[in-house]
Amino acid sequence: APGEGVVVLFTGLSGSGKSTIARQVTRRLRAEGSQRVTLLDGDEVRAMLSSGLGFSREDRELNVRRIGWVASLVASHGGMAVCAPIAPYASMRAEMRAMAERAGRFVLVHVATPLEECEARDRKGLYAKARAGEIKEFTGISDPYETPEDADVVVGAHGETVEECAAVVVRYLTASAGG
Ligand code: GGZ
Repeated sequence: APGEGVVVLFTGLSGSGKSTIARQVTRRLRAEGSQRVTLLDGDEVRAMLSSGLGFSREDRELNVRRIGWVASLVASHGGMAVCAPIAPYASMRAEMRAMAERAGRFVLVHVATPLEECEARDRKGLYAKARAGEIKEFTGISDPYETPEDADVVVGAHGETVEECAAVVVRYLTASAGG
């Protein structure tokens, strides 16, 4: 329905570009003035909402559940919430979908940048540390990432730029608004 709230979940590996794309999508939607958009930035969430949590399966589940809950609250008041945790398990994404769909619409965006590319970029040097065993339970290296089979949009698998990926997502959200 028009005015219905939306939760947009970007999922993907560390360094896949999901946060950057999410930020870009948020900026573009705000510029269009189409909807109130709340960005739940990953670093901010880890610092404020999920401070003290690590990266065990239990802690990741708690982290993603908290994000899903806040995002659903935003959606329940007609807003759009954009979030970009790794969310590596299908079960946690399904839980977020169920929570979001009680409040409005749920859109799952898979930022499918291949592991090899994320690791080759290694912007923060985390992959090197994970390979050296300095970071344990690192997604894609020593911890699972369950590839989504229910993504509404898949971007980034073929070396597209951030701008191209953002444009695809904005087009999807705009085209399917109220649908
Ligand atoms: C994965 C880790 C880990 C481990 C620290 N595994 O590239 P980044 O740095 O900025 O994004 C990653 C971020 C992942 O946190 P999320 O809250 O998105 O994860 S989850 O949805 O699974 O709860 C990475 C950094 O934290 N990081 N250790 N072991 N990523």
